[in-house]
Amino acid sequence: MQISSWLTFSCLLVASHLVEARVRGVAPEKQHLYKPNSQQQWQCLDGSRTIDWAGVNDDYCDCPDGSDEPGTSACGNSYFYCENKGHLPAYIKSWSVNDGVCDEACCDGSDEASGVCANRCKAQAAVYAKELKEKQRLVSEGYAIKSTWIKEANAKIEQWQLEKTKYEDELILKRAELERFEREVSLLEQEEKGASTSPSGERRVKKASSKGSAAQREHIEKLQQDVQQLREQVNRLVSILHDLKLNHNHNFHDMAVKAAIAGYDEFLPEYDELEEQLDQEDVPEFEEEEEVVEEEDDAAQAPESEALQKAREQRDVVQGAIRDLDSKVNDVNSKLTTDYGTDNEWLSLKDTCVEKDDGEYVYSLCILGRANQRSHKDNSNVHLGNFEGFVGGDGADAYLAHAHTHGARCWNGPERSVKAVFECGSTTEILDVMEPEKCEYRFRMRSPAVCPSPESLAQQHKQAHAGPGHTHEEL
Ligand code: MAN
Repeated sequence: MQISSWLTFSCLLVASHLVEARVRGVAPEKQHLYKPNSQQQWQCLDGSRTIDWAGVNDDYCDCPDGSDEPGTSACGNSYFYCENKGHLPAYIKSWSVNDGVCDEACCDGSDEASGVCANRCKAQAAVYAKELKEKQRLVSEGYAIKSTWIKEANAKIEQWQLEKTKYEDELILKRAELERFEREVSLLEQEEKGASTSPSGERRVKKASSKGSAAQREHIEKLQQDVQQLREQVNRLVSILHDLKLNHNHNFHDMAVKAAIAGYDEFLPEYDELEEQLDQEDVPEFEEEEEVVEEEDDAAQAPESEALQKAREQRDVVQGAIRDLDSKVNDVNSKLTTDYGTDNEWLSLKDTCVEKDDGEYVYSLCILGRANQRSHKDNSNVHLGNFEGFVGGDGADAYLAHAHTHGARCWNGPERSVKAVFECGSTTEILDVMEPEKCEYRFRMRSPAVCPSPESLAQQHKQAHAGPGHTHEEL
């Protein structure tokens, strides 16, 4: 025998040996797990038992995990691998092996005895390729739309963030302004109150009882202590602001710091003046027999100055502006903290409304808003619920279903509610509506907002064929 013929012969021998050694129902990448040991024994894949190699695929279930019967229907919990040459491989539950029925997912007919099922893989592969192409077209069309929505949403969110910062900066300035007006109002009030005592400027005195005098002395001493304590505290604050003014980062545009320094500059001369007055002010000698009595009626009736009225008006205007800004900050905060999807893809669709006429009713749903049911019979409109949250499952899947709850109460039943379940599409629409339980509606919908990227679709497709439990129906 020539060397080349000998080699071909040896290769054929090895190949036929490999073909023979293939265990039925096991994927090529798992064949290595099905080898007997030197004593012709084999361990179940979960390691729980060792059985005779002859027990593998002998139509009797030995292993608790069903791993000894991948090619028969003996174990209810194992999977059978179909190669499906020319199409995509698939796994089916082993209990449907050799049951006389050609399993749809096993287009090569390998789930039944030879000759029972025709090989349908070529035809199935053609249909599958067409469907896959259509799905890929939808996904890339939908994803392109979704991408523009995401861009729009992110621009909107950035705009809100800028608005928020602007309102907050304005608030800091307005609050500083309010403090100034409040101080001005209070100074003017004090001045005008002082000026409205008796024309001579003297205080009226009257004899006091000795009990009243003791109480007054105590009161005055307490006030003096309070004034001293307050002066110390103000001094500490002044020194903190002084340090802030000297040491802050002059290149950093921080409105809060700038407003604090502006307020400090304005306050300092006033405070110096006040300090001087306080230092010069003599503590009046307390006369036990006399009690200072404030003028009452004259002061109450004195008309207010224009300056005080104006200061009050200005203070009120600033208070109004602060209220307005506060509500704007609240509004923008609530928009910023709302969940609009993994990439904010639902934001651009918010309040977009779609309708579906099923002949009896016209159903409508506004994205992240309200759902309704209008009857053709009497044109009555029934509230089916307001958007409550995303209920599609864990992680990104959550956004695949929207719950609308607290609709009009059903007669003798629950409040109406809707679960809208979305699939990828190039338009946002209601495909069909069902009422599986009385007053509980299920909308099947499509929207670009749930389209995966074409890359992740390819990834999903790959995973769908990676192991047991998946069939090629999952495109
Ligand atoms: C209306 C509709 C129906 C619902 C009944 C319950 O007719 O809202 O969908 O089932 O009320 O009484």
